[in-house]
Amino acid sequence: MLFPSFDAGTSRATLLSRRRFVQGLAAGGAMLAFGSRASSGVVQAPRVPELRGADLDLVIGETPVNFTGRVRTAVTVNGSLPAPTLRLREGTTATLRVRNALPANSVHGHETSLHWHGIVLPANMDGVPGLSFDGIHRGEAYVYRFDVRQAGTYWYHSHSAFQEQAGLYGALIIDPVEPEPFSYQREHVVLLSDWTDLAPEALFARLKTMPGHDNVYRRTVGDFMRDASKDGLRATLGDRGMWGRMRMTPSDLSDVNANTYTYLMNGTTGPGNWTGLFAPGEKVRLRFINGSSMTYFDVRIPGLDMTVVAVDGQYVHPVTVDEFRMAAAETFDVIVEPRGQDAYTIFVQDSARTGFVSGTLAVREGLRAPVPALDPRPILTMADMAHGGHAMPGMDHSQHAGMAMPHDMAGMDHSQMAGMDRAMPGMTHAASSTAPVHPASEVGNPLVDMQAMAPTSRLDDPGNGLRDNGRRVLRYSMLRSLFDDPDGREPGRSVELHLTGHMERFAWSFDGTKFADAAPLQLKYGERVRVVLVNDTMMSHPIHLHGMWSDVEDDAGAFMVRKHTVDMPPGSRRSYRVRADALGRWAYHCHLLYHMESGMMRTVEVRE
Ligand SMILES: [Cu+2]
Repeated sequence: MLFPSFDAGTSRATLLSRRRFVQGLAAGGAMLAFGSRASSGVVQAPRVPELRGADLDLVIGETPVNFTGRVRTAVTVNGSLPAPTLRLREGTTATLRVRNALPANSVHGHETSLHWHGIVLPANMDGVPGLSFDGIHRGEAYVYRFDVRQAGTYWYHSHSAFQEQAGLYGALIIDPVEPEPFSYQREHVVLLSDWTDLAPEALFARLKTMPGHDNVYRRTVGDFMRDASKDGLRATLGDRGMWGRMRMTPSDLSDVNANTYTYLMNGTTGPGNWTGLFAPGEKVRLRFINGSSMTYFDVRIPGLDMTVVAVDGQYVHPVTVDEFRMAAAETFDVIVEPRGQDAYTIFVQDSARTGFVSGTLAVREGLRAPVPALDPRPILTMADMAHGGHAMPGMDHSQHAGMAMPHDMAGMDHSQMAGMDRAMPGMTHAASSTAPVHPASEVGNPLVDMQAMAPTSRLDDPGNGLRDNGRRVLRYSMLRSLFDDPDGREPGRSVELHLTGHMERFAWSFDGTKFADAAPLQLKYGERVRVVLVNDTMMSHPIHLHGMWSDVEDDAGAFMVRKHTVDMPPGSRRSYRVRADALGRWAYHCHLLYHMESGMMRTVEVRE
């Protein structure tokens, strides 16, 4: 077995000889944004500290940072953003002492918490205030203690208020007991996140009052003429007409994007150029973690094949791609073999193509490779979500998913509906064969502005902005766990939930009922249940169930891949199996922070 190394010149043996290894802890505060000057004179991105061992102390407090030229206050662990990388070992018992040292006047609240994302543990160790425990109050500490029964790439973050947006996230790496099914000589964590100078509460308030703030791109007359000459005037008019009535612009792809955010790679901006070292010929394992609050990232390394070997911490059959999309909270482990060049750019653009962060893989610090331009801004067409029927020429029928239709009880008058019918002839009968049954709670609900009419799994769809881009793009359909269905039983029953929302109100919910008004979802201890999700909205939502795995099924209903966070593209219908083997109350929610906060969350209660 080959041992990964973490840093040039530091052997694993050296690391293991120390009960607790702290690296670069001093690199905090305003230094975070600009890096530090090494003796060579080369500006180095700050290293994220690493804590290893079975017994760790974490102190949550405020730290000044500067990512944009302005000093702001972040919420940090041991003074670091991102929080230190925690290195645990499968088969041990982890003890994590977390102390709340937030100042008395903190804008980030008086209570804090840490949630260990994707980790199977007792409910009172899961770290969700109000469900798992009471939270950690100012000046107090909470001792998390749990048996580590899994391995892989995970992360941890606050589950209190908006602290995750303010910097409270870090990598959680668990070394396995058994040898891994692939080899590598070196590894790097690549933790991606989105930073804003706004107070997160102020950003949330802005989303409520101006949900379209960041979507400043309006299509022009020139765009229109181009579309009309390409697709025909009738199709263009139909498509535009639909969008007008839905009060969205065709570029409405993300609620918050680079118009607000500065994207970070391991706590470093693009100009800071986080650099991971390699020696030519080495296999390098990159542990990508999307620790952002609201961002879907598309990742590629021009010139390098990436072989995906694990997803959400769990091994998959290796699949080699040029690019992959990361929903918030997902993790991807890839192996690359850099050789022939001294430097490669890790290029990470947001899915709406409003910005990017880049870093470098290089044989030494201070090198750079060319940074690609952003891809063209994708245009959301009706076909995107959407079965366009038979009268929409020029649409790519292979990408059709469920048509998201404005809900007729949600502020649409009937003259508009009539216009809709004219714009989309054939829609009704095209959808009739697979028309889903929507929950009664969606009907006449002011929090629901859309319903999917013919949702499909879209497992084979690379996603908006990634189709036919000339690169091999990872799709969920390519993901196969390296193991068989770990439970083996057919689900005894199905639970169907619809992801619902109202764009203009920035209201998000399950089945049209927001968290505050919803009863817990009850599971019986030990049962195997099929969860069916239908996305009735035009946004993507990464859905995360705490405490239990989500075993995603293929279109035939067979086990495909084990995940902790399941991406749900607009108008999609996906299912997964859950073994209710964890007693207690668990959070179940969209991992877009402001969607969760606005109500796209449920309690799942597992009882005997
Ligand atoms: Cu969401």
